[in-house]
Amino acid sequence: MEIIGHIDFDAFFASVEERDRPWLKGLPVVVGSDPYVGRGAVATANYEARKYGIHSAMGITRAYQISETKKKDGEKEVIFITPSHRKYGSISKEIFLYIHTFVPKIQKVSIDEAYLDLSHFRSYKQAGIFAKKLQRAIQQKYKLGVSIGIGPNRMIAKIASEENKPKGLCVITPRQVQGFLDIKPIRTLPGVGVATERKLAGRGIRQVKDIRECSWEDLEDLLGAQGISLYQKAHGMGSANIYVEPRIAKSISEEETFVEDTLNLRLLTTHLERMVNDIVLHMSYKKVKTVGTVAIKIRFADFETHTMQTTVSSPTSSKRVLYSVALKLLIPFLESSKNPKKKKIRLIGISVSNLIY
Ligand code: DCP
Ligand code: CA
Ligand code: CA
Repeated sequence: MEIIGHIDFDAFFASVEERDRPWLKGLPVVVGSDPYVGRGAVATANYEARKYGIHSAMGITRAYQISETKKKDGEKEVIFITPSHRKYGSISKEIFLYIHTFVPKIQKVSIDEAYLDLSHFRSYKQAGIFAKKLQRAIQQKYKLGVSIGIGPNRMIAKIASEENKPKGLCVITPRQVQGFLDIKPIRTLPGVGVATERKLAGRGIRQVKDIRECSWEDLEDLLGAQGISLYQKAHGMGSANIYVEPRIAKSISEEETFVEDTLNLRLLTTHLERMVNDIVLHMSYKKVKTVGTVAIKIRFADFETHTMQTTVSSPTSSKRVLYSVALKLLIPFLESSKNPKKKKIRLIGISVSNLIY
C-alpha cells in the first residue's frame, strides 16, 4: 500500500523573518520588493497581513496602500521586509536533509515543499503519528511551522497539506478520498486555472462532484485531452511515484555568487568558511565518513572560470583541514600567480569528492 506525504512550510519567507526578528511577533509582515521603489510584488505575507487581504504576487504598491489605509483606521501598519533568498535556500536545504534522516524517499519540489514516501509506516494511522512528531521536531529545532498532508497519491497529499494550514495535519485514507474531494471547488484540482473554471462554470460544474457526475466523453468534448485527465483527477487518481535523487552522492558541492564582485580576503574567507560548514553538515546528514579530494571553482568578474583540485594526504572530515586545503587552493587567485590583472571574483565554489561512506 502506498502512503504519500506532502510537506509545505507555513508562510515560509515571512516565518523565517519572524523567527529571526522576535520584535515582529504579532505584526503584519510582508516579504517582497521595496514599497518605496514601487515596482515588484509581494513574495509572501504572514497570516496577520493576509487578514488584510494581502497575498503572494500582489503588487507591492497595492500592499502598501492597504497598509496605509489600515494605519489610518487605527490598525497596525504592515512591516515590509526585503527577501534574503540565500538564507531561505540554506534553511530549506538543511530542513529537508533533516527530514531525509527519517524518510529515505523524499522528493523536494520547491523551496518549501517535498513529497515523502511514508509507505514503510504500513498504516495511515502510523504515518499520521510520524507526521505529527516530525512537525513538532521541526518546530523545536528550527522554530518554523509546517503543514503535512497524507494520502494515497501525490495529488491527494498535496491538497490535504493545504487543508488545515498553518501547522495543519490532514490524513486522507483511500476510503475518504472521494468524500474529501467531492465538495472541493474544481480549482483545487491541479491544472484547473481560471479559464477552465469559467468554461465549466458555464455548464454548472463547480465542485469536483459535478465533474464526477459527467461522463468522460462529455469532458473530452468540452476540454479535449485535459478533460480526460480532469475526469481521472476528480476520481482521486494520481501518481504515487517519488523521484529520489541517487542516494550515494559522488560529490558534495556548494557555490556562491557575490552580491558585488570582490577581492576582499576577509569577505572571501568568510564565505569559504560558511561553505565548508555547509559541506560538513551535508556530509554528516549523508553519513559520509571522509573525503579524499577537495576542489574549488573561481569565476572572475569577466566570467573566466577556473577549477583547481587537490587530494588530501589522508582522507578527512575535519572542518579545519577542509577549510585550510580550500584556502590554499584559493590564495593564488588573489595573487599575481593566477590573477596578474587583479580581476575581481564573482563566484567561488567548493566541492569534495572521493567520498567514503
Ligand atoms: N513565493 C514568492 N512568490 C510567489 C509565491 C511564493 O516569492 N508568487 C515564495 C515566498 C513563499 C515561498 O515562495 O514564502 C513558498 O510559497 P508558498 O506558496 O508555499 O506560500 P507560503 O509558504 O508563503 O504560505 P503558505 O503558508 O500558504 O504555504
Ligand atoms: Ca508554503
Ligand atoms: Ca509551497
